[in-house]
Amino acid sequence: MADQRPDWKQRAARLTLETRAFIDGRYVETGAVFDCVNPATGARLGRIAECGLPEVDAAVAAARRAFDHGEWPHMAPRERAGILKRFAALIREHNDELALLETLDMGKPIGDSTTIDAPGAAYCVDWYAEAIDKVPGEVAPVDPKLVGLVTREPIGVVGAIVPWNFPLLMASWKFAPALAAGNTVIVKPSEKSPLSAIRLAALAREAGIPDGVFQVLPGGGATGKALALHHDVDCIAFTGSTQVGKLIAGYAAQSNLKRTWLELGGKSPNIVLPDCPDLKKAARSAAAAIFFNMGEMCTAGSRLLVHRDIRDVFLAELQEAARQWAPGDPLDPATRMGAIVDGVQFDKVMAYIGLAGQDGTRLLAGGKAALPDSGGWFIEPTIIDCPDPAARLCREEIFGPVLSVLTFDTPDDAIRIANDTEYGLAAAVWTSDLATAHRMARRLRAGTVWVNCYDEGGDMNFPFGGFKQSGNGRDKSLHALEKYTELKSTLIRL
Ligand code: TXE
Repeated sequence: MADQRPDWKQRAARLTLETRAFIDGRYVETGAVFDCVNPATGARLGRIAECGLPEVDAAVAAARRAFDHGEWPHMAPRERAGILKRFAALIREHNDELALLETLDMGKPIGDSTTIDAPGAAYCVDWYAEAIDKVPGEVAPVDPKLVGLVTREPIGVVGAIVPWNFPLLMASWKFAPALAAGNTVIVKPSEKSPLSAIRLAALAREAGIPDGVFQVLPGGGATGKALALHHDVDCIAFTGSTQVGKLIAGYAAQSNLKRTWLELGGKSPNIVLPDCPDLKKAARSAAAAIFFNMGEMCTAGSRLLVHRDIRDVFLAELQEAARQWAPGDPLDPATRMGAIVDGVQFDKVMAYIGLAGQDGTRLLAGGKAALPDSGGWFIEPTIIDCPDPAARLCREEIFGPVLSVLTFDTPDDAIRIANDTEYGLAAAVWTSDLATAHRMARRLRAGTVWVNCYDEGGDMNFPFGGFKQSGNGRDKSLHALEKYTELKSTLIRL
């Protein structure tokens, strides 16, 4: 029987790319363009419309019109839900195409983009569509001469500025709850990975989302800045670096005090206690925690804290597990680790690896560029021993396949080292003791704590976001609706 598996290279060669911005219900050319490059080969994929001030103004005006005078915010939630469910179904129908765009654009393995990114976006849109007519308001227990209603209203025009590591997923975590709640949304994808968001716009229109309600403005930091400074934008939902997150907060202060929701960086600790239930499994999980998605993950388990008594055994298992993550062609379904998103990120990661040897740090595995003949940017899975938690390798977000290993002697030590960071996105603890698990989980200053696992929780029910400089607000779950709604108290004298 003939092999039925898709040949991704052939499919890639047949793809026709949409490269224009999507404003007020149609694709439009812009004056300027920027190059979109396949990080696995270095080849240019296309020239993408770059949105400047005129396009940002046009999109915001259309979004404003659609919000102030259009039907979307005033539809019965069930009706909006129906349209969003069609949108989710179309994303599912185009799963492989969207996944392929994601892989070509940012280098992640096709096995991940087909099973995680594209289906995850459809699931997210579906989830908020299903949820939105099941979130009632409140009647406040006020003086009996009054009726006190507490309701949630859409906030208005929402700008979603998203990163390149999970382009479809991060965009959907923002636009899905925002649209479900009745807002109009402008997505600003990263200049490093604009293709999937641009393609989504056509599917949104096909699903019946009205003009001006869902728009996509490709461009770089200047496009995002123009959106975040705009007086007619009511809210910016951002995922990206802590550095740019601080700028976004500043733009809001300089303009109209728009609501800002920031999901920023991390340096997440993964703590292995001596009573870890299964060292082999924990080591495999620790490798996946840092090498999945090439380490380009805000929740990456980038600091491994291992107890001195089990350190040698654990590191041997870890090195074995790391060998399973050798980089390969992202279009090969067998590949687990693909390409680094671009030359800039590659140089950043290699510069961090270059620090190995300083401050007592020592390279334990990897450390080199890989697949030099590919024309793309690949890095070996890398493990660095870091005796001193003050080393830069232990403090700064690398955003690449580089694991820093720290050693501790007591659970108190582990907590102190784990919390000694400006970030607070995620953490994990491996232990057989329930009381230890609860005690440590309580003391870890992080938005998500995993026990005896890492990166679990693909479903939408859990809020996701950070403490400290990892940001504010939460994506996913019903809590995300709080970000895209204003609370209103209506008091009626009887
Ligand atoms: O992020 P940026 P970059 C971290 C990670 C990575 C580093 C740099 O450490 O190495 O950031 O990546 C838009 N006003 N994370 O440079 O610049 C930009 O166009 C408004 C962690 O790609 O923060 C893109 O759409 N917008 C992170 C988005 O912001 C601006 C995921 C993110 O880009 C802007 C990505 C400006 N002045 C990177 N400048 C995570 N938390 O997962 C840029 N942008």
